[in-house]
Amino acid sequence: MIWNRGRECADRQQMQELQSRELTAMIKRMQENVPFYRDKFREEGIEPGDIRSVEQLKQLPFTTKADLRDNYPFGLFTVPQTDVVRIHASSGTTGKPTVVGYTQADIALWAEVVARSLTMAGIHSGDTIQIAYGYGPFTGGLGLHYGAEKVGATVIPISTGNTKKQLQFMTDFKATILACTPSYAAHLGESILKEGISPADIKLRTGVFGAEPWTGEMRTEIEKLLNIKAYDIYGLSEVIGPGVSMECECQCGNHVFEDHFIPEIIDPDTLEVLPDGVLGELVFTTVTKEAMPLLRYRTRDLTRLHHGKCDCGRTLVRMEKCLGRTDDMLIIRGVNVFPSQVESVLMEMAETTPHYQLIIRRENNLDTMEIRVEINEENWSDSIRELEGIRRRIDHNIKSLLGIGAIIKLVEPNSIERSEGKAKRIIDERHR
Ligand code: DLL
Repeated sequence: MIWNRGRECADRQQMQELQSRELTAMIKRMQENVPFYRDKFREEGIEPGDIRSVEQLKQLPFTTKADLRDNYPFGLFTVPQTDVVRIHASSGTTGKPTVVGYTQADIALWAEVVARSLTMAGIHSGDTIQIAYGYGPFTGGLGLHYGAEKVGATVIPISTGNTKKQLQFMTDFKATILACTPSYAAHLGESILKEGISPADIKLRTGVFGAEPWTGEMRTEIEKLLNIKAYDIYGLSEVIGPGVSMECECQCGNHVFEDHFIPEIIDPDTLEVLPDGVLGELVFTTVTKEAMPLLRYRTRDLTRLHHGKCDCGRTLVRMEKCLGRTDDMLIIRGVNVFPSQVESVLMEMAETTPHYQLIIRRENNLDTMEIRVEINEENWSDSIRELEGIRRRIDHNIKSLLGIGAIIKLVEPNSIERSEGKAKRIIDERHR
């Protein structure tokens, strides 16, 4: 069990003192070692020595993904290459990958926060954890791996894909924990049914799912399919990887490990810091990372923060499940739409599978959205009247939630491609 009570249950003043100390030291490291930050501080008229308190964070400049690209690959590293022991990279949709480096101490910190995350979900040394996140430059596989070993669990480092082998290992090695994306978890759940594996042969108890947005309704669906309790783990490679925040057993938001990663919520347009409970863009300052600390990094993820003690005893600030990314927000006839809103409507219906796609097109200068909804085996029918009834109900529910209509297209079971990693839910045909 890796529960740092001193840190995770600290009162606000203790936490702020700690954050202030770490922030001051980080600014100094940046100033001394990275021309990018040195120039930025100079441009903004900031004397690094003046920053002594976390309350001053809001005076400091932001860092964006564009800054990472401009300094590709190693321009934001604060340590010499001899101190870097690992590099990860996430492939963006366009251009160069985003590169992150780790020192020995960063790897240890990462293992610590993932181990704390797993402990939050009640995972311990008696567990066997099947890690079906990708191993490689993506941070999911190796990130979970080191943390799972730190709690002393038995690790099955199977990586992603090869669903048959996943099921064989799961049953033969009696995995109690499954770690993968929620969309792949849903696929594994369906495959268990399809292969006719007896529920008695599946020993899973807990899922550690993240790396993509997923709704509470999707959680219920996956929990039913796999007969487990599913927990949300959040993270991004720029900050460290998985283990930036995690749900505890109360499941009332993800606790952020704010002794290492200080979160803020900003208005993405005005860049003003927003108070607790207000939806905005999540920003992180990684005060303890050595190789590539980040100052006020704009994640583009949209969520809300909540301070205050949780029933689990932790005082670490909580972030709500991410609504989505600012880049994934669609504007359909003037209305903002997030894929997660569509997902919550679809997953509440008994006839649908957890697989769907949104196709965005531009017709007569207006964006249109087609929702491809996969119907499950029990409800797929030869009767046009029955299918039309389902289609109408989806149409009605989407309209009541979003206030706009969409083109609802029902597709047959197993026709939407299954993802083994992050699901591709949006197909944008506007720029073809
Ligand atoms: O996805 C790290 C990770 C691996 C997290 C395994 C959890 C589990 P990236 O590939 O850099 O890193 O993608 C980061 O994925 O900014 C979010 O938009 C999204 N994301 C990650 N976790 C969640 C989550 C990994 N629990 C980007 N809920 C982030 C919603 C998530 N979105």
